[in-house]
Amino acid sequence: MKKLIFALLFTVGASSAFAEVSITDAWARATVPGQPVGAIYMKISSSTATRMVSAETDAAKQVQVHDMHMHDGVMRMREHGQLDVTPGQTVELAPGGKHLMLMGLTKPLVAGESVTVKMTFEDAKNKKSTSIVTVPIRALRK
Ligand SMILES: [Cu+2]
Repeated sequence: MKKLIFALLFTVGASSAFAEVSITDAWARATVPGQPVGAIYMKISSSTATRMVSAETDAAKQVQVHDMHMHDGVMRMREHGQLDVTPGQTVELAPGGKHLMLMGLTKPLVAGESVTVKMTFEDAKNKKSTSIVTVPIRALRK
């Protein structure tokens, strides 16, 4: 399994001057006490080609990009690495598909509360921008 490399350097202010990346419909699924992981879903679009290179949150030790896939009739997920965003296309993170996986939750995700995720994007010219996303937590659906 590949390890996500977390970029520690951010170009402060780059994202606010040129709001290229748009993130909508973000939500996280509530977890039960003791559950070690959680999932976040959202839609991402961008006016220029970009790539999400890292994400972090206070709510978990690590954030990974995962993808669900069927293997021998069993739904599994695997680490997807980076997320490419192509202009004119919306990258949809949704149940049953790609998602941001919160690895090592620091506390349960409670419906009605929210988590804040800092996502770092890098464009073709290696220019980084940061999006701070407030993600509301929704109840578990049976
Ligand atoms: Cu996952």
